[in-house]
Amino acid sequence: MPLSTVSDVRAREILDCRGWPTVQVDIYVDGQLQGRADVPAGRSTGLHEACVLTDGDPKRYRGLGVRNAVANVEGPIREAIVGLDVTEQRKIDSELIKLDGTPNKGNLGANAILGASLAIARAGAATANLPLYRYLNPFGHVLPVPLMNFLNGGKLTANELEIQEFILMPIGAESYGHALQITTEINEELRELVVAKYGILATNTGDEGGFATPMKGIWEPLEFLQKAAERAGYKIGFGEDIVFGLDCASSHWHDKDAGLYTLDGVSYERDALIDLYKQVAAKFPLGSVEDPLDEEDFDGFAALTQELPQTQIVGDDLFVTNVERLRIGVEHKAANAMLFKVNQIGSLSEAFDAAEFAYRHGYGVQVSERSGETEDALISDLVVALNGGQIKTGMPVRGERTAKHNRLLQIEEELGSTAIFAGHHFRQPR
Ligand code: 2PG
Ligand code: MG
Repeated sequence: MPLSTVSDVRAREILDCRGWPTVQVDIYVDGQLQGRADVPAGRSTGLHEACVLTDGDPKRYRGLGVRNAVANVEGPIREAIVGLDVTEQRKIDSELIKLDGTPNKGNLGANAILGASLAIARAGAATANLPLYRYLNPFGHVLPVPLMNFLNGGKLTANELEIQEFILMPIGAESYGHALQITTEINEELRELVVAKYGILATNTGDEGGFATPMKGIWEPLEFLQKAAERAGYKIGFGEDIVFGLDCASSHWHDKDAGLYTLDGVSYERDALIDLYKQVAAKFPLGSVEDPLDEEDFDGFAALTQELPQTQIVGDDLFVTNVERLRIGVEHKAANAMLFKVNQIGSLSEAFDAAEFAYRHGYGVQVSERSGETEDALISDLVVALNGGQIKTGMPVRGERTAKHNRLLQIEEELGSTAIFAGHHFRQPR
């Protein structure tokens, strides 16, 4: 028996940062715990995401318990993978996909399968005695630009902003550590500006750590960010220190029947909304825009991608880290980057396949948190393994967000002089 054979699989129900149950999986090799991973969860989810199996028992966690998913890990998943070699990630992932037998992992639950898949990767790294990023790719050396969502809205915040994330990207930083320093300095300026206009309560934070202010629409948040960056002494513009970013999460404020997007009381048809984004990009250097249009509107994404050549257009709910959705996107020339969220598809191999497909077609890959995270920092290793060049993992305010930033600082230190900060090349750092 090779020294990397799975000897046992355990799982449990734990809590994410919202206090909602999620799955944690342990992989044992030769009787020793070698890999543990937590499964994240979204709130502003896309229609086409893989299935999160919840118990539906209203007497526990309002139906959100995951005891059935845990039982699936300790039952059929355990049975399928005990005796397999932890370093055979793809083989194990395909066994689990086959075992589930549905296109959206609705049988065993994507939360059950992903937990096992990620914990297997960790166990593989441990048996190879390597950090995860290096185990997954010995050539991984690019530290990502963090997309920092200073002001939160949408489904992730109790305020009236439709747009979910107002972002600054410190593309002119020299290193990941420097990028964190820049954004934290700007955040303190922003805090003062917000308090001066809206009072101290407006600096409470949303799910991903950005301030949950009573601002409205699209212009005011951007103006605040501009002012805060300038007050902190940073220059805004392509080729400078900072550019802007947005996650519009627009499917959530799009009325599919009427075909209208309503932003701050004004309704826009698709072309009018594209026009609005053009006006925004003319005033604020827009490095990246995620989900600017509805998750089914490949043509709209294509039109906007043409209209804003300087701006990266990212598909999140549009692609859901799924090769088949991405293939449609490539055919339409819709967007030019994919958001990478492992739990949207439900196994590490499939998520890597989607990233590879994206790279092959000239698309960027932005690794992303979910709004429901734990203190597990696995995505930090993933972004370096992918040489992705960009990560969205929230403001550094609470443990589930700082875990990721701090892990990237460790990786940057470990890589030493071989580390490269993606900076201005975040779209194509490789
Ligand atoms: C998003 C994410 C994370 P959620 O829309 O990009 O920022 O939110 O995890 O709720 O889907
Ligand atoms: Mg999104």
